[in-house]
Amino acid sequence: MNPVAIVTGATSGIGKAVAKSLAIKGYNLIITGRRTELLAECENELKKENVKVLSLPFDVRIESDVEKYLGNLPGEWRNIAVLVNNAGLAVGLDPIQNGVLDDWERMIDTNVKGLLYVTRVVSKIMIDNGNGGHIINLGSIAGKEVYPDGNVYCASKHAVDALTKGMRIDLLPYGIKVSQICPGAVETEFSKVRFKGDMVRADNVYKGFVPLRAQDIADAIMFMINCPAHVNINDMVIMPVAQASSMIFNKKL
Ligand code: NDP
Ligand code: 8X3
Repeated sequence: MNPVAIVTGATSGIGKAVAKSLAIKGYNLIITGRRTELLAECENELKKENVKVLSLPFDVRIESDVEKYLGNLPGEWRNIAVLVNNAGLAVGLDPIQNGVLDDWERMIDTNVKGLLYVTRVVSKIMIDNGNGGHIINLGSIAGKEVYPDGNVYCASKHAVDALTKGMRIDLLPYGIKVSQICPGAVETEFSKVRFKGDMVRADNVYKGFVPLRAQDIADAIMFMINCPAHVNINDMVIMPVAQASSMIFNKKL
């Protein structure tokens, strides 16, 4: 029986690239996301690698849906070896005094609470299976540093940093590996979402330097997954060569 990997937020960007890399390695895939058409496209693409794919179109913010879809997986899909907690987003970039409450709720509900809901259900399945497992959380350079107007997004990724450490301790007795990957600027739909569809602002983020590609992060995650059984990569910070910190870039504009 092929091992199963779950990737949340596989409809674009990093999640989509990770799902493809896992399929190439022979994992059967459970993929999630809210945009059902993109999820179906992703499923078709992954099936070209001759693996089984289960598409689950839920919003990680809705705990009852997380439980409904992941808590009732059919038998063969419970053989979960890998969970990539990737679904996440930044919404807005405003100083704290002008913060948009709905933006704050979306970031905290997705990046922190959604990740928790998914992990709670999946870690129980891993424990029941008794075969260990590997959970990889998408943190960010924003979970290591704070930058102007990044307040709540940075806080949500600092929470991921802390939760990764907490999960590693709690899941230690069960041989479940817990890792975090913290990228700098990766060119995906991230900035389009952050700037609410303003493509001029979004494209500007990646001008004048070579950003990371989603596949760069997928390759790093595959390195984590392919380590020997006794090795865990706790944390990996990965940046474009032209980016030294959240705010310091070597841009040639
Ligand atoms: P994208 O916007 O390209 O992808 C985000 C994915 O998350 C989509 O598949 C989206 O699916 C999914 N998602 C968002 N909200 C929800 C939700 N409520 N329920 C279910 N799925 C959701 O961005 P990236 O690929 O760049 O981002 C992936 C992760 O990487 C995020 O956690 C992000 O914070 C992190 N990251 C990104 C960096 C970057 O520079 N791009 C740098 C550091 C970290 P759908 O919309 O279909 O639901
Ligand atoms: C995404 C990278 O620097 O825009 O997490 O916060 S950053």
